[in-house]
Order: sequence, then C-alpha cells, then structure tokens
Amino acid sequence: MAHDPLRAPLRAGKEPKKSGDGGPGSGTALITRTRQQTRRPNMYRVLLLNDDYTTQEFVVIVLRKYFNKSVEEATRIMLHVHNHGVGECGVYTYEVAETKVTQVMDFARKHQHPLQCIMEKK
Ligand code: TYC
Repeated sequence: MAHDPLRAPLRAGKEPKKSGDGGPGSGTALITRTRQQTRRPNMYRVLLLNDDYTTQEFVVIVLRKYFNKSVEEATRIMLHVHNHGVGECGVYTYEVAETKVTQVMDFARKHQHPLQCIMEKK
C-alpha cells in the first residue's frame, strides 16, 4: 500500500519520532488533516532475556506479578526463555510496554537478580 503523507501519524508525547519530520524552529511545516478513521497504535513486544543466575522461581514470579500469567503459562514462558535465550511476555502500546520494562528491571535489581527485560517494536 502506498504511503500517503497527508495521513502521517499525529505524534503524542514520548514515542520516538522517525527522523526528518521537523519540529519547532526547523523551518518545515507539518501538514495535518481531519482523520476519517482511528489509527491502530504501534505495538511493542516485551521480552525477557535468559541468564545463568536469575532463578527460575523468580522469573515465574515476575511473569505472574507484572504480566498477569497463570502459574502454568508463566512456567511455559520461563522455560522457553531458559531454552531459547529470549521470549515474549506480552504485546502492548509504547507507554504500557515501557512501564512493564521499568517495573521488571527495578524489581530484579531490588532482588539482586541480573534479569534483563527489553521491548521491541512489532
Ligand atoms: N537460566 C536461568 C536458570 O537456569 C533461568 C532463567 C529463565 C533466567 C528465564 C532468566 O529470563 C530468564 N537459573
């Protein structure tokens, strides 16, 4: 599908801009139009990375506490990360994904685990 510049996304707040779309004082104008339809938001995967030190039990606690997983689903995801190096905890809008990553990283640090949690654009 061809990209229509008149339908360029209206950007809000903290989601990173693609380069080259100007800004205050940049000398470029932003063309806008009234939307006829609502846009689907960009979605971001939140991923856990494997390491050799974080306990399996702690990873299951994280998945239950921050990603609302059952014991069975949390165990399945944890074992997937353990066996494959990386695994998906959920898919969220930018700000929700960013909040989950921060919460998990803060919780891991507090409990002195080196667990890493990242987000990637879908
Ligand atoms: N590999 C860890 C162990 O054997 C368990 C683990 C699983 C760690 C998933 C991190 O994201 C992770 N103790």
